Amino acid sequence: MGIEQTLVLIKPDGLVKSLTGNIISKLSETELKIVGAKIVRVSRELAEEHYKHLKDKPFFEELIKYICGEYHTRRVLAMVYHGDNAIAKVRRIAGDTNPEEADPISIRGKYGRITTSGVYENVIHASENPKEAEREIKLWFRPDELVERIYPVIKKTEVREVLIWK
Ligand code: DAT
Ligand code: MG
Repeated sequence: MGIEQTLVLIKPDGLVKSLTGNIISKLSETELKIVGAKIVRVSRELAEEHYKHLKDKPFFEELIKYICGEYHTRRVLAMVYHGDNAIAKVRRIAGDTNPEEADPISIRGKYGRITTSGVYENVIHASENPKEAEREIKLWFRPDELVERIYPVIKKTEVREVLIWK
């Protein structure tokens, strides 16, 4: 409780089905602030790190393929929502993990499905608790990609090659 932040991913099925607008509108009911947003091409490495706590589950391989966009498009929309009780507010509007058991007016209830091969295409990810939110936000975003300093930072000098406009 209190001021929190949470990672939201609109998964590849959400993008392919043009649901981003509907999902963001629905999330605006929370009155939380978006403090970061970007389209990400999800590598297998990022997907496996994100879902590492599910590594032993029978559905892990299919879940990784789904989030990497093998069935839809190779991208997700990653966002950080910030504000009072952000984690529970977003989880409630997202709905239960299983889209067929989710409240029909939740995002997953409205737009999710289970494929015939058993993949939960539940269109959205939302962090479960503050510890996971911190781990996930730090995995998906660099500090300078967020408009608020939600976690402490340090300065580091590094030499790396970057692309700039020609
Ligand atoms: P949540 O996304 O609600 O936090 P989770 O962290 O337990 O749920 O699981 C992560 C994702 O894995 C979930 O969004 C969909 C998939 N998943 C979970 N349980 C599953 C199951 N029994 N069969 C197929 N996919 C499942
Ligand atoms: Mg989870």
